[in-house]
Amino acid sequence: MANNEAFPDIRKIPFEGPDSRNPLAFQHYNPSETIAGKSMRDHLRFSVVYWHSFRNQLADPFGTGTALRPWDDGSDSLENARNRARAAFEFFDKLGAPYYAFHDRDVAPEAATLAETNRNLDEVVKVLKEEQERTGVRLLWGTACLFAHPRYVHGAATSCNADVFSYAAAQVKKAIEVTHELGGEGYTFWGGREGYSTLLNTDMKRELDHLARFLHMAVDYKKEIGFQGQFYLEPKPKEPTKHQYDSDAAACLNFLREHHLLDHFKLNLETNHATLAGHTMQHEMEVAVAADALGSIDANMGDLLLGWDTDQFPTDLYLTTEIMLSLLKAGGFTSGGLNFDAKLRRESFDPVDLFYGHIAGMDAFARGLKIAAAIREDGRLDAFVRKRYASWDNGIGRRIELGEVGFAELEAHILEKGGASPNQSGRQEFLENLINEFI
Ligand code: XLS
Ligand code: NI
Ligand code: NI
Repeated sequence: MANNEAFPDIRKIPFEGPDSRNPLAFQHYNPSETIAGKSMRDHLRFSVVYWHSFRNQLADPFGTGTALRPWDDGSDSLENARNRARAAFEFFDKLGAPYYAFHDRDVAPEAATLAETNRNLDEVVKVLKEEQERTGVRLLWGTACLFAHPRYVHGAATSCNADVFSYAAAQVKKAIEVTHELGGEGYTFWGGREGYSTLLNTDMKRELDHLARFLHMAVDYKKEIGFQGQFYLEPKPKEPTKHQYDSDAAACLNFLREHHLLDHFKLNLETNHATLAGHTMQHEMEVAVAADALGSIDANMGDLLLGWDTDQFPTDLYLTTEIMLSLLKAGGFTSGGLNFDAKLRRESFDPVDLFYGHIAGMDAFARGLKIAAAIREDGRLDAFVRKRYASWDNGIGRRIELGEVGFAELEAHILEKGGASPNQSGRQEFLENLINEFI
């Protein structure tokens, strides 16, 4: 495709090292370099999202899109969808991203009937398959868009309209089928409109039961067709609805546990959703890791001064370091990856900005990985935390953890000691400076 390339002036992005001044090269992401026993490629498992990078025109609530995308004629034709798919794979390949992710409606146009829409999807899936084979780029996860079409105005799996629930089920059935066909390693459920705008018209208990029923049907269907990929639930507290049921990691875990779905799902955590929920990303990571439910990460970040899901490319080294510290502690990804659910600023409208955004995110995570690995290798942070809990390693602490004692024994313990042993400083500032030593 040499003379009809989408990015004719850009060659494969090389690794050139920290001294490089080439903006179209990696300074830190060196896929084959081994860090803590594994290649950077295998630690980070980068993925590009189709929706932000190939469908988002960069509009905002006050103005139309600005993105310049010469390969896209802006039409809803199948031909345009096929061309776009080829441009997308040229991008994944030149960037060196091993994975991508998409919603059904990102890749192929919706038609008047479900049957026709499914035929459109099948046509484009042929191209995706060809391109996967040509480039070796793989599908991290697929998903269905159950939030853009007006039929989902009241939600999909939590709609008050049983036919809309059925339509959503049909759509997810097909989306799981094509994800399976493309060898996808996972499938994500993000409840874009599974929530409410006012409780005045909402039967919350009934909606939540419907959502659980929907997910159980998905699990059944997955088994029926032999799809081995991991199912993910993606928390987000609000936007587009005022309150979304999958509001944060803890709420998702509680929901999954209550409805006997926990064995079938892991979480897909997104940085900007964590901050919208009033948490840090590391908090969400630790909640998921503690429940053995960390699945995948939608890598982005928000803006301190803007209160919505700005989905910016993650460039903050403290953030990437914290994420990689938790990820390394948890033993790394299995099916998941670092999926750039990130979009360019409206002001960054050139095609080449797609490269700059992803290179920035990939280098920031490569540095986060190196820094986190060095902190773990150094051992002082870990030793500090272990020492902080030393009173639990033997004596009364050990006996509490083993369940050997109750309130009466603990009362006797304190009466005998004459009081509790003194507390030690938490040393937050000392530890923050320790982290800075590595950044
Ligand atoms: C939106 C979500 C969405 C999911 C996929 O905020 O992050 O992009 O990742 O539907
Ligand atoms: Ni996301
Ligand atoms: Ni988001």
